[in-house]
Amino acid sequence: MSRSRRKLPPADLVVVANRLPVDKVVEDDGSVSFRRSPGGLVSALMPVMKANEGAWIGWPGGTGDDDQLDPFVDDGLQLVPVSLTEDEYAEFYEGFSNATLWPLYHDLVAKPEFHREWWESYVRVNRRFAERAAGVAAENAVVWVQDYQLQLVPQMLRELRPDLRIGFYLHIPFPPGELFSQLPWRRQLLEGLLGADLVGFQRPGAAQNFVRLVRQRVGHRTQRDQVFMPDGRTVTAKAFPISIDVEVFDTLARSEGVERRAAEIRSAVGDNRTIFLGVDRLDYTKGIYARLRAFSELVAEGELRVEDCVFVQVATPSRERVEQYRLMRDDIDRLVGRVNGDHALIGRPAISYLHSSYPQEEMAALYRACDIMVVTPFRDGMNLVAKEYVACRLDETGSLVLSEFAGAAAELRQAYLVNPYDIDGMKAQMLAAYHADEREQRRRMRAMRKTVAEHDVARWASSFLSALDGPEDGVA
Ligand code: GDG
Repeated sequence: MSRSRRKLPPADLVVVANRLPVDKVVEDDGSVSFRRSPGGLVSALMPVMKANEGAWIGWPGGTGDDDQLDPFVDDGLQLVPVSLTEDEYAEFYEGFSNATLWPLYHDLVAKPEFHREWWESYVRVNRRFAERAAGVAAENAVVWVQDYQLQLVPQMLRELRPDLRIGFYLHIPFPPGELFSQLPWRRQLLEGLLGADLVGFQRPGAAQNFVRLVRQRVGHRTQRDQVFMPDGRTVTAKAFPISIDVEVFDTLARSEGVERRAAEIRSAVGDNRTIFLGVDRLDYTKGIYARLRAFSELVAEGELRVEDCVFVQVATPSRERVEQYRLMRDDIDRLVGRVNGDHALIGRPAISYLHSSYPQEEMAALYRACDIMVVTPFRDGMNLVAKEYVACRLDETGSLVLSEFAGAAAELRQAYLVNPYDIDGMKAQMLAAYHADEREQRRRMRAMRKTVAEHDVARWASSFLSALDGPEDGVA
């Protein structure tokens, strides 16, 4: 990667996210280098960042008390690292972000833990991000803060730099008042977000939850999607459903390597077997256990036969030190072991379970190889996997079984929609997808492909930035 250290110019567009779009790599000799980690957000923002003297502030991964790393330029983008200590990683990231806010914002799928020292760490780390942003933003710059780890940054930043235009985007759901109100620091979080001029959500219902809570808990006057602040500012809360870089997935899926790999996967599982596929971070919100149980009941009841089908479940390791994640992993391990013990044949598992992460090419090959994609979160802000699958179905066949509690269900109406709490309902929809003929598959897939093609991530980024009245140049 091209990297240079120098005094960097003030940035006109600043993205503040928990993670930098690179991973910190410590070599054997102790030297530090960075590897670009691709993602939809980065590719969506790259053109606009480059056209506007952009800077990206985030944690580079790894911990260490010593290294407040210098900003550097990577491939035309200013990267500004914010370091976390070991304790902050445990309290701010694993603790308050992922064991308090994450379950609370996902309908209490797991029980959130409230610890005052985690909150203090969250405040401290948010302040560090806000100070970094205040230090690199040019006069009147646009700053776009991302996600639940940084909800206090808008207010902290506004206090430091009232000249800035500040946007905030929440990638996960925003819960109804009955749930949010459990949080001992509910008012501080609402006030944190109100530092922004525009607060973006995945779904209109989330924006409404936020505005209602602001009215009830903070007491500001509101009207539809607007909050009127005592200092005369107006804060707008609106939905901007996120998407994927469709072209990247389309190109990948068309590549010779992916086509070859998809054929290899098919022949490895048995060419005539129907492949059900799940791809998720190993997270309790994703409903992995329930979907595997639904599938295994269909096998036990003889509705599906292992000679004819297999469930391939990719579960990418995630937040492995958080207790709830460890417990869930054990549950799934046990279920997969039992189902395969009861139903597999030699060389023919009922469930092929892969606890691993893969390059994007392998994901595209899996999307191409499978017949039925099963996405059944109990609650999900959007769910990009569902959209990636659709974007990779070049031949317009294949079916999608999708939870109605994923944000994506609002757009992908032609999926087989399911309530993931209803095992029998899931079984019925998985069977309907299994028995759908090619004509029916095409009817549904064509419509979904059109929707995804028309709403890609570049459009998401430009509609947010134009609503924030920021720079748009360079966004396709
Ligand atoms: C949050 C919200 C919202 C997964 N395993 C591998 C891999 N992935 C990629 C997928 C997809 C992404 O990770 C996961 O995105 P999701 O949207 O499915 O879910 P979250 O991680 O929970 O994301 C979610 C999203 O933010 C964006 O706003 O949609 O609701 O929870 O892109 O492909 N990629 C590779 N190897 C893997 O093993 N290369």
